[in-house]
Amino acid sequence: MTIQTISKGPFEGQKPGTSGLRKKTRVFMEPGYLECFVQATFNAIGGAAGKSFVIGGDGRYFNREAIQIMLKMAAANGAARVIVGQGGLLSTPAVSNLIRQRQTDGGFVLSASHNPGGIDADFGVKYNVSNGGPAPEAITQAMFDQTQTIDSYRILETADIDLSTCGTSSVDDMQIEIVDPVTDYAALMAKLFDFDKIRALFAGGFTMRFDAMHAVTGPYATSILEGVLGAPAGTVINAVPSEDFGGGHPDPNPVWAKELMDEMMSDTAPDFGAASDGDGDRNMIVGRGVYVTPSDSLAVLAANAQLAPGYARGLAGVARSMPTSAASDKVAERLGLACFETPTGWKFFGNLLDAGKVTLCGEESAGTGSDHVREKDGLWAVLLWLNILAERGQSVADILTDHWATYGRNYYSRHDYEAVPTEAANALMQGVRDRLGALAGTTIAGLEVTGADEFSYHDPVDGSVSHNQGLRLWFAGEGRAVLRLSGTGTEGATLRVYLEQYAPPEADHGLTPDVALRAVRDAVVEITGMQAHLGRIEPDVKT
Ligand code: VG1
Ligand code: CO
Repeated sequence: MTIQTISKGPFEGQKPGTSGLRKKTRVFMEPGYLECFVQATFNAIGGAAGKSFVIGGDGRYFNREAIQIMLKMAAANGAARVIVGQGGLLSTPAVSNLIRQRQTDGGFVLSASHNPGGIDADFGVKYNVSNGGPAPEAITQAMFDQTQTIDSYRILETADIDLSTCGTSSVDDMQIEIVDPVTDYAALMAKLFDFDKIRALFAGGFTMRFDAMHAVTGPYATSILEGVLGAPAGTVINAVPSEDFGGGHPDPNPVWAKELMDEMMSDTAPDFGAASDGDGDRNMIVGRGVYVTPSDSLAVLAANAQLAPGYARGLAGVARSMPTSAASDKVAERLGLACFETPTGWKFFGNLLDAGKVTLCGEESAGTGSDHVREKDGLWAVLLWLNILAERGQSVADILTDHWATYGRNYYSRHDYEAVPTEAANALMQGVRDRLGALAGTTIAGLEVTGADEFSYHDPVDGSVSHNQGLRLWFAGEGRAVLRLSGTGTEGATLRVYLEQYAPPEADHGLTPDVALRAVRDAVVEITGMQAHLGRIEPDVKT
């Protein structure tokens, strides 16, 4: 075993963001960079000696090389056992499941999620703890603290480990088990959903397109949808994971999944469309001719989950991230379910799930999940939709129309301003922050501001408090806007502006989001002084 001494240099002060540590691939490839993050993680959890881990990634450029480094480091740090996905592949929810099923101490997901892949694109590492969920803030803080003092890492000098065949081997005193990435995950899905019903749906001619976006869900979706559930071959497209995701962003939204969107809006659209992201934890749902916003999807799933066997006993409660629309709150209110609002990032759902306070969770960024794992889960959401469609025998459009007639519609859109100079983004945020106390009661761009604050989260389970989780503005007539800076970007700052307007059950639900949200948006443009700070008011991406 070798102890490599390093100069702290480039690594000092790196802190995991919303979802692990995310950087340009070339940064991760700098000698000692990945190594320091991994060593800092081991140090932060009290060492790796005698412990067990799961390791897998979304197959992006540098995935396999990174896994080799991590295996050699785990061995040098005295780990007892590591479970690795065959070929180095595991989706984020599959890692979460394996950590729980095999009761390991933790696991690593190698992914920058929806960010593009390649030597000139992005790479990332997420560390999950023994409940299967993302490291909570206390641990990410400890990892950060370690990076302040780290001056060496441990690595075994040995030949590369063969990841291509399933089975168990050992390196030094550490056992390495290569597992099929899909098997355990597919078994979990079969327990939650009525596979016979879904099989019958497909057998009856129901058509679907699943866009795996050249990312990790390809093998999962092919095996479960086409293999187990009998959907025709070709149902899953872009099904082979590639190192650069076919040159696109593996981000399941109408912009990046345009191929799927175009098909779903055409005359020859299948009944149902879906897509997932790089690491398989997000989902996009589309019906024939109709896009379902992630916030609406969470609400529809909450209202109908009982139709699936895994949720037949009902839900304990529903949690959503703060910027996610209040559509799921409307469902919770009517059904008498507990309802929670957390900061952005899945790690904040972990305590609520562990304590049995909620069953379903969701984020506006296309993440939905339940207490079956401790991550958001793209394919799970798709299967729950399929189970609901099979039970209700209605189209996606009819289900949405019914839903809005019952609960009202929360028009919603997120506007992203990417690669903004960090100072400009900070100045814009600070400008609003400084005025928070003075905004309520004023009328801006013709709209009355009824409240404004900066969101702090008080965890009801462990009492911890997380400050600075986004600026909130409320408007007369149940309108809302949220402003926050992304914690997953790798270039400058990304400003996210979340717009929402409620329309009660009896209102018109046929407006386009742009029209329904115009008043709120105009008010935000004025309140933020966006033109002055950013030199533009048009976002790069609207989802
Ligand atoms: C984004 C999303 C957030 C999500 C996070 C990780 O974070 O907004 O909802 O949890 O990505 O998703 P941010 O800080 O850029 O807004 V992924 O699929 O990494 O695991
Ligand atoms: Co993801």
